[in-house]
Amino acid sequence: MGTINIIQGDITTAKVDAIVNAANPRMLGGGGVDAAIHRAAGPELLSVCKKVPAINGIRCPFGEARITSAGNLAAKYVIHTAGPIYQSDKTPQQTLAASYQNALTLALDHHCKSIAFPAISCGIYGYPIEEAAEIAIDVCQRPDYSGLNIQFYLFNDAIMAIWNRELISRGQSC
Ligand code: AR6
Repeated sequence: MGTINIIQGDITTAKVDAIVNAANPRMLGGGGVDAAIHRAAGPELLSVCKKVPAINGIRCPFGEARITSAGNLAAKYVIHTAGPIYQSDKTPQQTLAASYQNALTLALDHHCKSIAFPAISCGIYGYPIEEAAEIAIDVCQRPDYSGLNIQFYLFNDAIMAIWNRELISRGQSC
């Protein structure tokens, strides 16, 4: 099994090969962690995002992921994924699992050894935290990703506690 660590703090400080951004389908920035990542990466990140092919303004449909360079961040890559909007997605569980899975697959395709995730969809997109933790850890523990060091950067005590509980209940200490 790969390593999964839970860290309280700002994901833009992560020393990993790839930082995952909880983006939206347009991929041109937004609020929350998306804003923090664009702020820390500088304007180069927005310019590489603009180069990602778009159909009707959509660069990254819900549940998919796209990879770009990372501007001024210490990471080599930013992997952008649009998690589900909990209230409007018909199958939010599948969409959230797909976001994690597609981000992890892109990281492996680009020979990454380490990746940092925020709690995708758990802010503005309104996903219930316990259910999100279960899906996130379930996908990250799949044998396909055992070569990766996976770090969850979580912003507040409540989310940390829920993620820790989920990880411990699955037999991994954090
Ligand atoms: N480091 C780690 N986690 C953070 C940081 C940070 N610097 N900043 C916020 N979080 P959200 P979503 C946490 O709303 O729900 C954007 O506008 C935050 O506390 O950033 O997927 C996008 O453009 C929460 O727990 O992402 C989309 O439109 C988690 O990151 C939309 O929001 C995710 O919250 C995506 O919504």
